[in-house]
Amino acid sequence: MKLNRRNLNIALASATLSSMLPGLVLAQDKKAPVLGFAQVGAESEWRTANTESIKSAAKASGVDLKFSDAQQKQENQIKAIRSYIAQKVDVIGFSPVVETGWDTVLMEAKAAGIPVVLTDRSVSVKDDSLYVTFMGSDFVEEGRKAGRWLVEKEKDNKGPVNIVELQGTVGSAPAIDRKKGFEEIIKSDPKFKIIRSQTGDFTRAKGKEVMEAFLKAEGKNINVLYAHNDDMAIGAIQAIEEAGMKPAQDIIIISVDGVKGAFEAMMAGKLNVTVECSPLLGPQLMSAVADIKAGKPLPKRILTKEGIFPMEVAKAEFPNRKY
Ligand code: GZL
Repeated sequence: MKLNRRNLNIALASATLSSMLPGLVLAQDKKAPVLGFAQVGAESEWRTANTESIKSAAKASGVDLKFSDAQQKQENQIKAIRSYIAQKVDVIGFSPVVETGWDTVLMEAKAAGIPVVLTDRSVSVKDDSLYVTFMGSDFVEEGRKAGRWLVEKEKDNKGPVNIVELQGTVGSAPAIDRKKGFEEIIKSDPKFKIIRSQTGDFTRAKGKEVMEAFLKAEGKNINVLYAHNDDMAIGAIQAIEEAGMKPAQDIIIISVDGVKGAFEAMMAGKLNVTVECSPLLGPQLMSAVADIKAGKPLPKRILTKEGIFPMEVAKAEFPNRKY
């Protein structure tokens, strides 16, 4: 730069400013990390709590959050990821609505040099370098916990124990894995039989609708309902009551998530047990963003620890619940 009186004055002024206010200059250099997050939708109490956790953690940690809701449609999530690539965000985060169909858009993110963090659900891709880390629950273990609870509950029952199953969103990691884990445990005894299994897409409305169809087809032949999430179980409870049967008595009900609605149903004696699946991933996600910005390596898998809550402990546990 040619030094003349004007340039010299500008150089001197900025030197003075930076010597007087180093913090300000540093702050300007330390731009808030920008996270583009493509959420599945707003299909359940769990998802609402998950969104709240992400938004409040971003605010608390000074992360500049761009957020989108895909209404449970993969094409909308892909569109949102592409818009984050175009905006050159620092990190992309998302909870993949289904396991497959992500290779192309994740290769685009990699080509743009934007790291991707998976939260809640994972993807099935040929090259796992397409994402930095996957943080979330072990859904197979959640299914096993549900199965083990039922085996213990029915240990003195010679059978048959006829089970109807409300599956989560077709093709989603939680639906595939919760089914897998549950079946792994109940196959130990032939008295357990899954007589009907259909998706309720993780929503109350669909859970009720499908349970009505199960009741019409099988009626009193149903001994157990295994629902892949509490929202579908709560919808099914309405259907069971409308059919003149007693939920959690005439039909044992097992579900997953551990949301407030499940605790309220257990305290009302209408749900037997819920397997915890924590949606509170916001703080972990923001610390991953900070680590990525700082160039720190992350483990490929960050596992959330979870419990199981039968109705007998619901009242005592309820005040401790955070979602
Ligand atoms: C599980 C999450 C599932 C919840 C449902 O981590 O992906 O999606 O179990 C939610 O309630 O809709």
